[in-house]
Amino acid sequence: MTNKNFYITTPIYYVNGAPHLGHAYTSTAADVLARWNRLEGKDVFFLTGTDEHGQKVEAAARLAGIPPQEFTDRVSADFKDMARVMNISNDDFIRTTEPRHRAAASAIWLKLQENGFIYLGAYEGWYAVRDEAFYDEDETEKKPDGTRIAKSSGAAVEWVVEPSYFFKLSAFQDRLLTLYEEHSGFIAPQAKRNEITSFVKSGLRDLSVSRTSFSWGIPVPGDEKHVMYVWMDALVNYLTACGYPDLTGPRGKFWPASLHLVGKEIIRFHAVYWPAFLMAAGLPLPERVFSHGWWTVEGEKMSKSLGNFIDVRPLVEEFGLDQVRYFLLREVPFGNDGDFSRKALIGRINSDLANGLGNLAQRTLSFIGKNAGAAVPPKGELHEADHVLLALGAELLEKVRGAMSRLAFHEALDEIWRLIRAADGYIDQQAPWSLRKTDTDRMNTVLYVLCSTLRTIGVLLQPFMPVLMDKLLDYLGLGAERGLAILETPLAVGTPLPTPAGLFPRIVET
Ligand code: ME8
Repeated sequence: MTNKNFYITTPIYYVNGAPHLGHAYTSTAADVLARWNRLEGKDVFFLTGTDEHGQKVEAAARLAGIPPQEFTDRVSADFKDMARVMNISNDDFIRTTEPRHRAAASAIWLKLQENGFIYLGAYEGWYAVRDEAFYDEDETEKKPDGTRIAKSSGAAVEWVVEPSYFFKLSAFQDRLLTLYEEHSGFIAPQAKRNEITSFVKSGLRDLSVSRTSFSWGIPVPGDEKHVMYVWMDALVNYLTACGYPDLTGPRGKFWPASLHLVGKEIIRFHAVYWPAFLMAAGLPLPERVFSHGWWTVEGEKMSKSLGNFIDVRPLVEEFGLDQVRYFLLREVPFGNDGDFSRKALIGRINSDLANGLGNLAQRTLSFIGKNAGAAVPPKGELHEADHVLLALGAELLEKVRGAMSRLAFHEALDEIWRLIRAADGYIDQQAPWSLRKTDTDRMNTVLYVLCSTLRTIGVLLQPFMPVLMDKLLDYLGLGAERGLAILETPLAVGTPLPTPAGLFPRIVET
């Protein structure tokens, strides 16, 4: 990547229900990437927010017995709170009910109309309110009780007949296929690229982009009986935040986005409809859309009927923020589905964090505090074992960088843990506690090598565990400069070190 700007987005979440583990997952993954790119010295713009219009949200407000605006204000605030609790470093939080968004959505509509890609017709077909999606008949199936559902999601569909504006999606089939072919990284992972390619190859119908049977939406400019289809409204949020229709302002430079991070169920909207809208408006396309997998909870799908939605906030309270963030990104290869269980969370915390990194840091730092003058120890002549460990550390940055560019968070962490295990082996083998009595110069060199290794680990782990790695770097006596570039400079010998405290308490299962 040569571009200095890095613009990353999460989906904007529907405010029909409270935030849960799935939302926290996407936001945390995006946060790790935003923080990583800041460490790389990039100019980062990180956007998240809430999707507040449409039939589903309107129905939820009605059920709650509150006017939709008041309802969305309340739920959107809850999503903001979740982002705060998860330490999400978003630069902006967009709400689709904001005037700036209404202006952007209306502007793009007019642009599409002016360019000849919108026409008035009538929609007759299946619609799933839960998915806010139109389905062809062959994408649905009849259940034994006579009701019909969307095959892909299981959401109930209803037959809709209403006047509607259409977007000429069919005109973009070839251009989309060319995009996927020429820009092979546009859709990731690869399996999704194949799925979307064959969907587009099978033929695209024009897309209904307005509704008339309810009113909770952005009015269609010039024909206010219609509200814009919620996906047309929602996707535009990524442009709104850059200042659209005026992209000459301070945020304008961030368009096109570097990465839209989404769950696998909404890849079609992002990899088919969205680039088609942008092409129709004559705007540049995002560089990449990456879709990740879905979490189940203790083996079950999260659902209203099971009442098993996990709110991450009590988990953070119980197990610690960085512990939960680490677990989410370590447990499941990014892109795959995964299962959340308390047992797995506790297992990871105890084995990787308390016994792994925490123990290594505590052993080294408290030993220096007690036996090496509570300062970065002087380095003497290096032995073979020192060179081996330092070389592993020096190679790590490139490995982690490679994994991060592929969004392979688990691989990045795995590489870092390889170094942690090597450092553990090194400390056992070098036994500084014995050297204390026989050779303090050698002891100091060993401790220096360990501090240097811990610094590499701490710096690289900052995006994943920002609070605790900040602490670790404090314990190592680092100044304010904590970007990746710091790894090129040797540790300053003699820097006084504060008394360390344990970073990761062991969880005792009750
Ligand atoms: O789709 N596992 O909003 P949404 C992993 N408003 N991720 C999950 C998840 C799970 N079980 N459940 C939800 C919408 N997510 C639209 C988006 S964007 C222009 C509009 C995450 O509230 C995942 O990122 O249904 C998924 O794509 C998103 O939440 C869906 O959130």
